[in-house]
Amino acid sequence: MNNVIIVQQDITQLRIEVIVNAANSTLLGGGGVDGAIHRRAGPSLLEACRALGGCPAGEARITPGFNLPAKWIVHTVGPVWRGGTLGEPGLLRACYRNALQLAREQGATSIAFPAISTGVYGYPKIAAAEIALSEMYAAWGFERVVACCFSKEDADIYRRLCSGYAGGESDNGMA
Ligand code: AR6
Repeated sequence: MNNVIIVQQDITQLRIEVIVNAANSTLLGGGGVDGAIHRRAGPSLLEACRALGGCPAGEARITPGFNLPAKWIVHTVGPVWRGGTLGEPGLLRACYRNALQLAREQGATSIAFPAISTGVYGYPKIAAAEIALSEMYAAWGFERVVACCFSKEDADIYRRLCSGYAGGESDNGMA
């Protein structure tokens, strides 16, 4: 089982090989973490995203990090929460799995995730964190898997849930 690190930070500032973006299916930018990533990465990111031609919910695409400290950005499209009976949990799980798979194919050994779908897309935070953590703990081939929470509320949810995993959260002094 993997070690998962929880930090409360702006994901665009992390010095890590891959950061994950919670994008929309156009991949052409938006608000929230997507907006922050595009602002910090610079206009070349929009050009690279345009060339990808969009991405359906649950899937992932990769671009360079451009002006970010991260080398790569994996863009994934979370489900919009519509009550939970329209396949949202499976789609959210697929986001984490597909992002991890793309990062692995790139040879990366460190990756950071925001809390996909829990902002504008309205996925309930605790239910989303349960899925996120189960996939992060199950990930193989990584030295560092980081849950990057923006708010203290999110970090508290992740920390509470983490104590349910063997060994709990690891501390490598990143935060
Ligand atoms: N670093 C880390 N996490 C952040 C940051 C940041 N700089 N900024 C926000 N978050 P959201 P979604 C957290 O709304 O729900 C966009 O417009 C935020 O607190 O960014 O998947 C896209 O273009 C929340 O916990 O993504 C889509 O249209 C989490 O990131 C839509 O929003 C996700 O919130 C996607 O919605």
